[in-house]
Amino acid sequence: MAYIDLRSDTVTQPTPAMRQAMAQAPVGDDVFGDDPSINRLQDRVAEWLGKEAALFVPSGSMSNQIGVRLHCGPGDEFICESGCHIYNYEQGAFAQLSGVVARCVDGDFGVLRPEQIHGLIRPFNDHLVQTRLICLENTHNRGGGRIQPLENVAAICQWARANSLRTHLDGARLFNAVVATGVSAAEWSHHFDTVSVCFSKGLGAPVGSALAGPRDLIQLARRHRKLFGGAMRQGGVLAAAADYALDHHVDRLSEDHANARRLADVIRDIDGLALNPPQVDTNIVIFRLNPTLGPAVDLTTRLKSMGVLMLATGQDLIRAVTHLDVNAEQIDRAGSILRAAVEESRAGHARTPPLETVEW
Ligand code: TLP
Repeated sequence: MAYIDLRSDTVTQPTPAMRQAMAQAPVGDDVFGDDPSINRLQDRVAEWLGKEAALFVPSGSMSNQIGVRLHCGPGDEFICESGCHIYNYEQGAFAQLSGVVARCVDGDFGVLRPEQIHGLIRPFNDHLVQTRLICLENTHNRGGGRIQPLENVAAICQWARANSLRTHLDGARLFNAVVATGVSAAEWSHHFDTVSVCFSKGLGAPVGSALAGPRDLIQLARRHRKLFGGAMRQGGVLAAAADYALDHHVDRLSEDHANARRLADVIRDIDGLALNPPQVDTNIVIFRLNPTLGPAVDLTTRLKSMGVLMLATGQDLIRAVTHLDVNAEQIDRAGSILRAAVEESRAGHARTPPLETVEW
């Protein structure tokens, strides 16, 4: 069955034109710094983000973990929002790889208010870890693609700087925020010491992320990338896809946002579903199920049998993400199927496949 796959914006296929760009990319051994396509991408990303330098890495997780390691060592702590990807979905790599602990603060769908973090810096004391870093995520995945208010970002980072803390942005979906707000990537980024961006989410490249920051830190990041096993050789074929995406797939993110709102309009209208958060800022739609409809995985299983893939991200939460490979017509179809699936659940129709727990 050809599914309408809304599990993530990571599921996109490289377009024929992107594959063409990959096939034609000049390459070299990047461990020697010899890959022209990677070097070009790194320079472009640094420029886009208004930073001195950038480093191409295989994944957003690695980019974040290198970022954490640049700013923190064993026995250090970073402050982050409780639902963020670095804390929840990277296997606690900051602890496993770098001996760092996290201090989580509950946000409002991923958004922290500056005053929530005031007073959280640990005093210098033999008993205590040392607070070194604040990490923010924009857009916020678990917050339903929520855009951080720019004034919060500015105030939090200003406060961090005044208190000698470093700042890192998980900008896996920063370009979604750029397109939705009209605020440039450089404007979002200049508040942070380091910024991670992903090419394999909404931008539709098959692989790759980049970490940008001051030249000396990015030099050090190169060492950490090698340590984490992320130094690639002729990775230019991948960088070329990212480069292509920067040229051709940024502005079109507005289509994904329009499609997400289109789907949200249907969900708003289905009895027993509630958008969570109620507004859709970008390309992620998260909704809560009324308990009478059964667990979220039951509904995603039913949806799958009807040709639509979504993710159960909690007992009663489902996530749908729009992307390059779904158009408005498919979104309409997905909406109708969702409506029908909910009606079947309400009617208590038997579901065939076995129950799992939360999928993600
Ligand atoms: N998010 C993926 C999964 O890991 C859950 C998804 O489908 O949304 N930061 C943020 C905000 C992310 O959403 C992700 C991936 C990452 C970092 C990690 O990127 P990768 O998957 O490249 O390691």
